[in-house]
Amino acid sequence: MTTWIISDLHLCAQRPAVTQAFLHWLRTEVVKAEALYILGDFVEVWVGDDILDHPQHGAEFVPIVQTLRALADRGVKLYFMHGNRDFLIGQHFALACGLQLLPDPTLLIWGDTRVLLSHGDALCTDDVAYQQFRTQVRSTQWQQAFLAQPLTARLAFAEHARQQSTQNKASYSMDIMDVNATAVTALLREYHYPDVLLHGHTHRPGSHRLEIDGHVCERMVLGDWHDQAVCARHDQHGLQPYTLSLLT
Ligand code: LP5
Ligand code: MN
Repeated sequence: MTTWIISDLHLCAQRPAVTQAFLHWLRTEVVKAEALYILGDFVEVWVGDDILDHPQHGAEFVPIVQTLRALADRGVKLYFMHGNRDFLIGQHFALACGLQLLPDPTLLIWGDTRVLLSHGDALCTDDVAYQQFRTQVRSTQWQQAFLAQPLTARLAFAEHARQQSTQNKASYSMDIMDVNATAVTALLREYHYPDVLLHGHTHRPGSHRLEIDGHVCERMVLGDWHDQAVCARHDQHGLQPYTLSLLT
């Protein structure tokens, strides 16, 4: 049986072709699979699950929720881990889609292969401003105060944060926005040297061979979804990167 792992779709109404390609892939491929893991930044921004109940703002998510739910009802196991764009996805959305929420990181054991899943943003420790922002917005207190505001105010905050983030990134080096080698080593040590660390976030798909304390580990990085998407596929042949073409 096949398991798919994807990340960084950044689904939004402004890029309907990506949503259409994703839905088509769910209906034609994932329907035959055992499980699908979504490692965050599934949507461009998420300001609270109540958006689903809003007739205008929630409309773009209706086909996504319905298609995921149909797969879950057919027995495909669906898992979701938060990214930095959708850390506010909660139980209401998860239940509507039939998704099980996973903590970051999560260790999977497939036979004799151990795979550690993460979104990847927590490993970008050189990006000090982002880590401060992350600590703030992941606190229960901040989230309760944010979610207590009206939906339109939250959408405006998110828009402002997106502008600020785009502006910040223009002045950061590529190194600052990549994972920090020491943070990766510490995580792999903490999880007793899994065979693979699988993450997204950096949008720099690739495979990196690491040797830590005499153990060989692979850092497999997934890509974002534009004309193509680099995801991962696990089946009887093992875990491999897999490129989906999203062009129709
Ligand atoms: O996302 P991306 O790729 O642009 O960059 C990320 C880091 N930025 C972020 C911020 C998100 O993009 C913002 C959208 C999240 C919406 C969530 C719900 C609503 C929350 C509302 C918050 C007020 O994750 C960026 C990294 C980059 O990855 C590379 O790793 O560098 O981090 C930053 O830019 C750090 C900044 O400090 C982010 C600060 C935004 C704060 C804006 C406050 C807005 C307050 C509005 C007041 C009127
Ligand atoms: Mn991300």
